[in-house]
Amino acid sequence: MTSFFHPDDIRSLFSQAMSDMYRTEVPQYGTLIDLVHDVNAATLKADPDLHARLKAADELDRLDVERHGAIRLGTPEELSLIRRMFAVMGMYPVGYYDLSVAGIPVHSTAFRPVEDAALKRNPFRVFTSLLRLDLVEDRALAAKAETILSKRQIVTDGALEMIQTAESQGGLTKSQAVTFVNQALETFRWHAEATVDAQTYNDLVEAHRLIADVVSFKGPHINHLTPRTLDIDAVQAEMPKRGIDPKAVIEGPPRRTADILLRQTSFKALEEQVIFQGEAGHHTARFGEIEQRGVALTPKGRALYDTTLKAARAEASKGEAPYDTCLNTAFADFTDGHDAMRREGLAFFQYRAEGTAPQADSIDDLIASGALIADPQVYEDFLPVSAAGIFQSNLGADDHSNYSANANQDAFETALGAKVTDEMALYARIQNDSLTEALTALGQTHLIAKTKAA
Ligand code: OOG
Ligand code: NI
Repeated sequence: MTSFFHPDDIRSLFSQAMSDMYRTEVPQYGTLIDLVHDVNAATLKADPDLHARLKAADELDRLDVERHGAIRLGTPEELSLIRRMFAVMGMYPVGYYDLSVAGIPVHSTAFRPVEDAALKRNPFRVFTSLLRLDLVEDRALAAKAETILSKRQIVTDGALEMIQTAESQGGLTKSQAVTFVNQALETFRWHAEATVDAQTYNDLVEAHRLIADVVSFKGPHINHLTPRTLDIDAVQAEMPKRGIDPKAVIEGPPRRTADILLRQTSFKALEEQVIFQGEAGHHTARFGEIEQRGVALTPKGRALYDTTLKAARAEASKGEAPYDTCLNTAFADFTDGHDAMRREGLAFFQYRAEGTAPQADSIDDLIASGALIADPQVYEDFLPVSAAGIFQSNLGADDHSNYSANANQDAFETALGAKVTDEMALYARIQNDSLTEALTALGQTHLIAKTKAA
């Protein structure tokens, strides 16, 4: 019997290979990785409680390797092929993001591991967008773009062969996995030779800079690779000192005692020299980004986040107070602290047992006794409003098209050839399963029924 190389190991190989490739393609990425490494080490040193908590929750190991990337695809066939490629690495489509609301003609999902053990091993994720030519007003241009896209093949023959092998065998051997990773990498590489002439490129830019980025090249070059920091404010402040110029505003929630969801900032990385069928030109495609991840919110917590953010943005748009002030003011009412958020059902936790406890009356009592520990679950996904801000900052603020909200999850899933998983269900399952296991270990099964997460 053949033994297969574990998908988690394939994913780790791949994310490392991708990081190495991006470091040579975009030198500022290397600077950023070093900066994040320094800030994370300093943060852990200055906060022994945080260090102890992350270690106990088995979260320290993943931190140094943790990255997300982003790609933009042109056709339904490309999306379904990429789904099969990521499945070999144990990454599955989670969540649906409609970016048309923000004037960006794409809809997206995140390919990521879904099992708790896989996430702890290496949570590598790729924010994957599919171009929506149906939203392009100039139908002749949309048709031309479709024709151009229909001619490209974004996955090498070697990668396709390994995907098929993995599907028919049920996995890859170690040497097949190495071949697969080397071949898969080619899909995401930058190509300076455009597939279109300068005139076509300019027409596409005219319709939307993003359309030009997707249609003019041989494949879906990885457009950023983002490390996770424990202190985004410190990184943001330090970036200019290392020659990096971040966007003005950090997307997402404000700084809090207990971080929630996701805070992100980005910077323009490169103006690329491009050859448009013999003619020299340039294009901006790749950028840098950093993020800080906090606890995942329940549907109740998320609804509160969405309305609070909306209020902050409405206030900021009046132009009377700086954005940061409006954000902090709006979020002042949002319960802070892990335990308080847990009691109010605002955030998702993962439970574990420590020691033993006499028969208890409630989960809260067990937690107070120290026998039951509630670790905050890391938010593993993305935020549509933040993603829109990231797209806009690197596409150029002048690039504004007004598409109206036009979610079409059915069309996306048809293109994908699969359903996307609901992220809330994943967090709820980890919470419920861990609680059942911990209560069973503590001999407190009478508390299980009372406490199922919604
Ligand atoms: C993706 C932008 C979204 C994030 O972290 O929210 C994103 C893109 O520009 O293709 O990466
Ligand atoms: Ni990103």
